[in-house]
Amino acid sequence: MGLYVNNYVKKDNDNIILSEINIELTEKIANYIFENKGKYIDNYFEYLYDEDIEILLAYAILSENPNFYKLYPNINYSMFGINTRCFLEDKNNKEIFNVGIFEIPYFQGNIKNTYDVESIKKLKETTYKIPNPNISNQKNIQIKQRRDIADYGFLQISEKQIMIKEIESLSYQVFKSDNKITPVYIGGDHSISYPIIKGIKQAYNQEIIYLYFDAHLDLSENEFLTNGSVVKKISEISGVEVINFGYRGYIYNEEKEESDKIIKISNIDNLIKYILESNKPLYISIDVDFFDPSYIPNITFPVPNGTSLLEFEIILNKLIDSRINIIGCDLVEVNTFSSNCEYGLTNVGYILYEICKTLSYK
Ligand SMILES: [Mn+2]
Repeated sequence: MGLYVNNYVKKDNDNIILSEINIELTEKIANYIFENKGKYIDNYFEYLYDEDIEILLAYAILSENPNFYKLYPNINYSMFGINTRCFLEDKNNKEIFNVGIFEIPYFQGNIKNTYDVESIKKLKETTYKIPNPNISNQKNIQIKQRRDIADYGFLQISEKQIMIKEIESLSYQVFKSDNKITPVYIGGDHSISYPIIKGIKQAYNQEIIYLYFDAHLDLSENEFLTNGSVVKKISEISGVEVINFGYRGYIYNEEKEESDKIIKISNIDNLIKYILESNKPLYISIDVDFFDPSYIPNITFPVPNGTSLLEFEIILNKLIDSRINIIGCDLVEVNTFSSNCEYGLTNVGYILYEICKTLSYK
């Protein structure tokens, strides 16, 4: 079996550099790696010993899957001002047991094509009004936090297809790693869920549930991956069961047939019962249009009569009390093109706070 060399390795003398990682190798190996970046190699045994391969695999310089790993740690500018960490360093550390925030500013799946690439940055600015979740408690909950929440940085915005590959590659690395980082991906539009789920499925064979809190079903037939077709595409990945919670938008004609095929639940106790009985790991996707637009106007497709922040808190608490195995989460569709409303972003900041805190009790 061959291996893929990371697309983004750089070389400095005999050092191979990827993001914050800098590995000193022999001239022969460094040259070989650099000359083959982005390629599939299957004759590497003439160049690399098993120990070399182990190290290079550990730092995502080599990978069993196409490797587009490109995550930059946030230096001094993290969500809530929490600790910033380098994922490639934490990746092999079995002692690490974090909730990890990853910023994915991919907006190119927005079907309306009206988005603000600065949306995550603006959200981050409002999180400075909120206490650091590592050193504060949620209201009504007195349990001491057991896991650290860390900021693992951001993907740089680049070309659409490349970014999709990078997201998939990152998700694969997160789930393939030796530690137990529970990722919280911040979008971006809803289409980031698709490469994330593909990455998870590459990393392990188990069946999973994709639960999405969303005002819409996102089941449109579309040749391209968009925020309107993302769940349709996810439902086609084998071993993924799709559940919608709380849709209230009108179902588009083209979604009708697909809509009958997926499970839609609108009662939290029924949802928990269903997930517990199925006994599958749970991935949660939260489209912020699930909430009422009066709380969060900074979204692309507002629909009235949404959920309140209080109801959501209750849902989260019930999910965590039920001891369901939550393997990861995304929070998507914050779009400041639609509105720069500051309290809307602050509300999203508090939702992110609740999610990170809740996952940290695991
Ligand atoms: Mn959506």
